[in-house]
Amino acid sequence: MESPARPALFDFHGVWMTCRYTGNWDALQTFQARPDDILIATYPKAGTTWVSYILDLLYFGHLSPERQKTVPITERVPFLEVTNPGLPIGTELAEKLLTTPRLIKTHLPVQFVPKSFWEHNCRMIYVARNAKDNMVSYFHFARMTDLLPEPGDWTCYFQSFLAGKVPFGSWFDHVNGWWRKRRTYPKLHFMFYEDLSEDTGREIDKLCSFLGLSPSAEEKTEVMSGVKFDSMRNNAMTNYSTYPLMKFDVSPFMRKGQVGDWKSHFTVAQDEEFDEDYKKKIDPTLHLRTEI
Ligand code: PPS
Repeated sequence: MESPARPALFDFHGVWMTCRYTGNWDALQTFQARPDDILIATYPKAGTTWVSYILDLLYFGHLSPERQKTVPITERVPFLEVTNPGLPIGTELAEKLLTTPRLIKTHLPVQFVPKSFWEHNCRMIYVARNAKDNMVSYFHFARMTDLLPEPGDWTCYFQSFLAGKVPFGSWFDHVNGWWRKRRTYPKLHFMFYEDLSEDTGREIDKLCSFLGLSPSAEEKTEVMSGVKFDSMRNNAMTNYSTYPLMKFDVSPFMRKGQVGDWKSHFTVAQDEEFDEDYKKKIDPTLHLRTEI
């Protein structure tokens, strides 16, 4: 597929967005959620695919081996707001999903989530990743796909990210917004990439308790093995190798999967500037770990 021109950023109700995520806005805002839908929400590059695949295996790992080999994660867990050129529209993919529950992915800031998800009191899972690693991962992703605006070099991207001038806006607003929502919306399970990396089994147990699932020990072992970084990197259904418009020679989708990779990117001066800004912007009750 021919690569489209990189989209421009624009201010969309106070959040920097591109037409790839706003192009279907009316249908998105009137999307009809079902009470048993599960919404997986994250800031981009915070572990969406990891948690999506955990949920997919927990619910549907027993379905046909054919499905496991032939249906990519992007079709099992549609990206609700996406409208990429030449590819299925997110809302339409979600409407056509045959699984129950439907697992749906979004990067929307909390204030943009279609209202029927709230009206139906749907379960939601938010994954947060520490801002430094999140920034590094987003930078490499922007380099490898023309679906995102040109990131510039690392120095330039560092400033854009701090200013929130990247698609889906400020990391701080996103994470703070979802974190605060959890105080008034009990059906929101908030989790951290770093916790998942530290102890995947423990985090799967917490997820199961939130979802009311009781996998057997054998099923849990299978999920744990399937969602390891190397397993997902080597699995064509989860490594995005079937998704067009990605330049894997520039950077793989499943890149490093580490906590603390930011240390190989941040200069000492950037680290100081970042920490100063972070203190001012982060919700003081929210604690993210930049190393484990
Ligand atoms: S996207 O495009 O927003 O949906 O990307 P997302 O899936 O949120 O984030 C991609 C990063 O998550 C890492 N990842 C994992 N890390 C550890 N273990 C597993 N199983 C795993 N699966 C995905 C992926 O490698 C990207 O992070 P980086 O730091 O770039 O490697």
